[in-house]
Amino acid sequence: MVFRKLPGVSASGMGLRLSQKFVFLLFLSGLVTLCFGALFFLPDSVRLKRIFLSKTEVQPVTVGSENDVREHPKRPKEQEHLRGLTPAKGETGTKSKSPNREETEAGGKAQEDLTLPRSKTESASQKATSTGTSSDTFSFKRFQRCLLKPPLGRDDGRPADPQSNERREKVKEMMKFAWDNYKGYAWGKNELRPLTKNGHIGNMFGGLRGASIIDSLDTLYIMGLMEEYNDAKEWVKTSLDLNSNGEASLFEVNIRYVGGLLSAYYLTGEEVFKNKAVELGEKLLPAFNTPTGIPRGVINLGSGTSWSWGWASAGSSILAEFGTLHLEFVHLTELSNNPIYKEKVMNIRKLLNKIEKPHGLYPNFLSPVSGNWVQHHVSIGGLGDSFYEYLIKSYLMSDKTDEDAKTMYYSAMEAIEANLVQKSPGGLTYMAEWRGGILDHKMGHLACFSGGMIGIGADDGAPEKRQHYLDLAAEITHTCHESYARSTTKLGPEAFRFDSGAEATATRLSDRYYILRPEVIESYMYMWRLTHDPKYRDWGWEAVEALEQHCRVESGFSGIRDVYTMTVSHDNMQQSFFLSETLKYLYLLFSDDDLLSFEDWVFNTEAHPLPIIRKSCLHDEATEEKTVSE
Ligand code: DMJ
Repeated sequence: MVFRKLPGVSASGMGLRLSQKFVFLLFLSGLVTLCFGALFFLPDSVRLKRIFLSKTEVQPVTVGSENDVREHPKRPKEQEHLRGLTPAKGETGTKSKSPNREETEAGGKAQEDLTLPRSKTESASQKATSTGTSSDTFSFKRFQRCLLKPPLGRDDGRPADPQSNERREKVKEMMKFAWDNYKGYAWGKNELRPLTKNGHIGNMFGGLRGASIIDSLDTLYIMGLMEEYNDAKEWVKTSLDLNSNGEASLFEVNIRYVGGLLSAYYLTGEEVFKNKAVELGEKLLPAFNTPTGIPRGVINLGSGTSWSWGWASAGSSILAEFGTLHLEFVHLTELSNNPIYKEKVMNIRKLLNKIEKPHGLYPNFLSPVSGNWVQHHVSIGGLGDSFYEYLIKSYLMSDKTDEDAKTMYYSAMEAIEANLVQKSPGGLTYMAEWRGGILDHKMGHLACFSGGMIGIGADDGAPEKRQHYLDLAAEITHTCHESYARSTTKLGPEAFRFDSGAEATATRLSDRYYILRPEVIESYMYMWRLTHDPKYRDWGWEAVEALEQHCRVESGFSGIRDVYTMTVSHDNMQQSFFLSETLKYLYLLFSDDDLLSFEDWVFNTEAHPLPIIRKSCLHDEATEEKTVSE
């Protein structure tokens, strides 16, 4: 560096003054750094951190507007590399009578140190969480204070009338039976094979194990099966290994594992569930590395490589798969304080909102490369179903602030009504499938969830359509009940038709099976809560009796190959969704409405309850102060 000589000052004198100034400045800056740093070691540094750290770094995302992504202009540096650019490697207020549950809740209370453990191997998402200030870290206590009701209701949801209580106890016994057999013969595997009395692993979860355990956590907990719940929790702590290296369905891992872990956390406050959910969520991110950000259906959880299902036309992604991530991913952002999860699903939302839709309908196949529809096949059943479900549930879960989700849901409903909803000659209302304008008069068992969906969406529709939606929901649920009532076993087929004289019956041999699916019972549960018409509880009880008669075997429950024959042939599989959904919906059907009240909870598509996010309460200083002072 060259110094120009100042007039009247000798070179050595100038050098002396400069070095004095330099030393003084150095001293001054050291002092400032020390003072600033000291603030962070003061006992009440939390508030000071809040003042000094930039708001933009930690600002929570507001659910629902297109601007969500733009609300994070200054993302913390360490989170930048998580923007999908690098592949991933790798009390509740309830006063429970059950002593074991109280123990668990006390355990939850002990989690009040909100700093996540740091280890040498701490993941980037954990780092993002642990480096946030405590006001930005998710507080389970604060969350509990934002619930309107105790999650388990006044008396664990015990119904006043004896018959319902007896029925509820029966469902609990079924759960215990299914669980005990899984535990005895298939512990740690994904599903129980009840005839051969062994476990099944399959290839849906990319080498992850224990699908039935993760899917059962919340069901066991709400039923008060605490010994079983504690075994499940222990397994998650000691044996749930997320470092698998297989090919997983992004959708299935999300709805069962991420959804199951999230619910378990929100019900119990056990940090292990939250940490595992976030860790797993991070492993799913590379699936979004496509030109459009629409994820591919299959991902290798180890390498992060992803691809489309071989059977999906022209390398396309499936609407019901990439459209069924929203609820879980929004919660991953809530819990980790990492915006990336929400950004990913908001991007999907934006693309779907913008793209031209044939007759306002959403086809089932979309190219993750071009962002265009690949085929014009539309269905409210398989391949499409839970996309619509997640629109209305996103709106409800956002405390009714997610206006885009609301608009998209009701516009989709208009298009569905105009193009797919049909009345059979016998007067049954059903949802047909649409193939480029041609109707296929078939309804899948999967499509029977739509009775419940239309029911929960009725209240927020246009005032003149509310009753209409409730009526439509009741009609669809009635049709689905007919598909059960018209079979020999009183269980419904995989798909039923309304052509060639058929009315809610399967006409093809290949459509006659029942694999313990929940959708019809799910709609009974929603319709019961919305109308309190006793027929829904009666229909649920019919299903219990049929399950007991035809699906219960010596060592668990099994699907059956033909619902139209009394001498049933079993498929030797106790699906994990039987424990997660079918039995949970039955239990809720016979419980009081305040067990997992709709005022506080929405259910993901695998029946895992996720809380409504009340931003204003969760981020209200008063809620926090109250929490801190107690
Ligand atoms: C479950 O895994 C979920 O309900 C999913 O949305 C559809 N299929 C099964 C149950 O039938």
